[in-house]
Amino acid sequence: MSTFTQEMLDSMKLVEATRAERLHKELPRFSAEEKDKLLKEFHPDYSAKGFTVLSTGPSKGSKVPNELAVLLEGKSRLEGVKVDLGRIDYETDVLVIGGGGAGAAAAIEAHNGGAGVLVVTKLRMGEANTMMAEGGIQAADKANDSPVTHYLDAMGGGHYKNIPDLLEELVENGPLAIEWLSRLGVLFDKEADGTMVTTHGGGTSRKRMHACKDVTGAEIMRVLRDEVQNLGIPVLDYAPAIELIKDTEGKAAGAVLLDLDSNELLVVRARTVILATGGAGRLHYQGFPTSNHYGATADGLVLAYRAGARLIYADAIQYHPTGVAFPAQIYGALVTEKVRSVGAQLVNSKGVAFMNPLETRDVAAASIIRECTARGNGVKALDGVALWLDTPMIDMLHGAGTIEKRIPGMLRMYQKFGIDLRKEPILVYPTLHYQNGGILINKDAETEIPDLFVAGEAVGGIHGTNRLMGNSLLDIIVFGRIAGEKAAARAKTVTHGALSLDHVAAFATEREAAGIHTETLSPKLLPTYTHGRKTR
Ligand code: MEZ
Repeated sequence: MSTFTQEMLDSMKLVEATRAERLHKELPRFSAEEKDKLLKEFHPDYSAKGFTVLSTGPSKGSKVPNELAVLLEGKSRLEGVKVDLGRIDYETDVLVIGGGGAGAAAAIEAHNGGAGVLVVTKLRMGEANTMMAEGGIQAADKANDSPVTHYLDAMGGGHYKNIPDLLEELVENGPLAIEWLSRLGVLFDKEADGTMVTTHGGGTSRKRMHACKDVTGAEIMRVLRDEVQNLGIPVLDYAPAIELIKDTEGKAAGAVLLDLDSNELLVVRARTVILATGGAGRLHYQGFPTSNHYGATADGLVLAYRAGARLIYADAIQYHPTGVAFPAQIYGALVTEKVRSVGAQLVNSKGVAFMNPLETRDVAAASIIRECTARGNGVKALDGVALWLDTPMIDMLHGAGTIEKRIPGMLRMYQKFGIDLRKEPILVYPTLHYQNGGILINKDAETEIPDLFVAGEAVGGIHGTNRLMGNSLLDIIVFGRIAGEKAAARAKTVTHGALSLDHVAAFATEREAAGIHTETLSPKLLPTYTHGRKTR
């Protein structure tokens, strides 16, 4: 059970006192100028201390988070190790690295395209950020909406930095993605007449968020994992890729895996490779807690970078505005944006609703940080400060039972710790949620390395420098399917030279020449927790 402090209880009274007056009040949006200023002054992406400029590799000269730079310019786990590339442990047409939503979608479509597929995953199939996604998946499939409108919303949210071809592919395929998932068995929320229930997310001009209550990612992953199993696609658990294998012509041709049970190296030869290794939350950039799953350590970025693929917007990180700030047992966990979509306001320690709750995520996070720091309007919570998310408003606005029906996962999560969000507001602060940037691909999901495809959170460019809610569950499906289809088709015609790991030695030579002498092994694979919440 958690106990609110006296300061929290006093501040909660102020929130309650202003609730009736705030209930039907439309809160103004920030102007473009206000947003720019807010981001520059308070968003962690603008912190000079949080970033390093890369001195080596294909994106040399680019700025990336310090914790990621150490890994990108780190030491391969194969440096000084003799790997016998003549001893092939597994051979397949398409190798899918990663067992989350993007990897599963890619594996299904590669299989449907007639290819032999092998999925390898660091933990177990489904232990991924997809599973943790709560609020919904965007798709413009209502009569008042269109992919063009979806495109404009995402471009605006992404600061017009989104790669146009990739974004076009995303939004055009949105309605198809919902149909595909529905056919496979995903149980989206529907009205009595069968129409999909859709809501707004931050930065959307139409209600296009399709959801399965507030456990949308878990429901999607349940269905995709079943489908992979039903199709008989082999999955190798606890076998992370630690290096890509190329051929002597520079094409992707497999991977070296580390069997986490036996500690043995395994060699996989493949005709094409799909990286779907997900995000980086467990690197805890700038000391932030995270909403991410245990294995989110940017492995795919390291592998692809060392093999010669460029990164894009790797300095653009998403801090979800509403991470749990109290109680300690769920510190950093996600409080879905849907809580705000269905009516909860962000309220400061004095009971003042200081912003429109559906600003885009980067702006909302910066505004919360400003309120808590520069303006001194936060509530002390654990080791930091936090603000209220006024959840009782939801049932007051839409009728008793709305919270139970629309966000039952949130209700249960807090009930476990003695907090009833139907009756009392909750304390939130930004949590590290998503990497907006990643590996550069084209609209066929292929990187600059021939026969290397990428899908899911490891990709950069689709969302510009700030993703809108629900566009990630969409991109794992859209680009997962594209990667699977294209990789399977390529596997039918590709020919390879001899297998090679020369790029690993070449990267080490370049790194040493740049004056970086490091013993940090990468990819990191698993976070190292020392005390509390941080990782080294
Ligand atoms: O797209 C997301 O990140 C998402 C749906 C998160 C959430 O707030 O639920």
